[in-house]
Amino acid sequence: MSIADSRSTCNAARVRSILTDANRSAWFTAKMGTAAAAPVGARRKLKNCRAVKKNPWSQARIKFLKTMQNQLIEYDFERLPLIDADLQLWRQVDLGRSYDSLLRAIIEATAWRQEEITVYGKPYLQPRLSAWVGDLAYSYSGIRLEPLPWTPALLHIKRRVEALVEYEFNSVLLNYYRDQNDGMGMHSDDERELGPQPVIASLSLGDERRFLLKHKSRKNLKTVKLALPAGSLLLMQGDTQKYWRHGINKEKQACGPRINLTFRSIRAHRINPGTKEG
Ligand SMILES: O=C(O)CCC(=O)C(=O)O
Ligand SMILES: [Mn+2]
Repeated sequence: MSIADSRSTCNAARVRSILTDANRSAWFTAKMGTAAAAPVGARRKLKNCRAVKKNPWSQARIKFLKTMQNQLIEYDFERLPLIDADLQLWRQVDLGRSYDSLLRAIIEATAWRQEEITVYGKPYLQPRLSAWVGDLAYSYSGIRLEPLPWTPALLHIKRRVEALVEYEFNSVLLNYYRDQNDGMGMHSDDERELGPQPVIASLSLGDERRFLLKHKSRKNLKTVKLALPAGSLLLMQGDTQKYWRHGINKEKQACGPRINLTFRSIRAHRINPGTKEG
């Protein structure tokens, strides 16, 4: 049953009347059908609507409406209308703790590294610090990252993010942009360990920075600029990595620290798959 189907059973007007201004827009988003794409869990919750007693103001019904109200806040994401991409943006997610305290906890508890990369044969230090947390090692741009253990703050955020996007992750790449002179070049996250259509959930803390997206082959498309403030969650999936590059430019204006966590699910792979010696 879709949200639209359940609307009459739920009596939308009554639901709206008990929603506060802050989450009315979330209800509206759901009601307008974008929730056709809402996670299965949301639809299952709404299905329970049928089980609610006939009396519109019975305790059971009020309890249900309150639960739904809380749920709807979490579905307040937008699908970004980019061709050849599947992007969802939550502008502000509830992490159950202040963004600042999480930012500080992560900065302090992480063994940051500044990795060296080789560009056209010349070695450079990456203009940011990074760390890799999970069970398996990860390689990109000729760098091999050995995994660090999960910390309480990272596990806490991982669980929140997983509940929102309804996907499980086994690792996270942490990037620490210390100030305006740190950034990340345009790239796609298309390593073999991520699979053909990777699901990557990118959570930002600290100062807002601009996330750039550029289509790989449609040169007539302008670069998309997306502000990623503290608490925003960007979900990249489907063909996004196949057709688009993304990155974070250095800024001219002064910026404070920012951390970005990209939750990923990587799998082990055989070295030289499919090749048989002798
Ligand atoms: O900092 C960001 O928002 C982007 C991070 C990113 O693209 C990555 O870790 O691969
Ligand atoms: Mn990336």
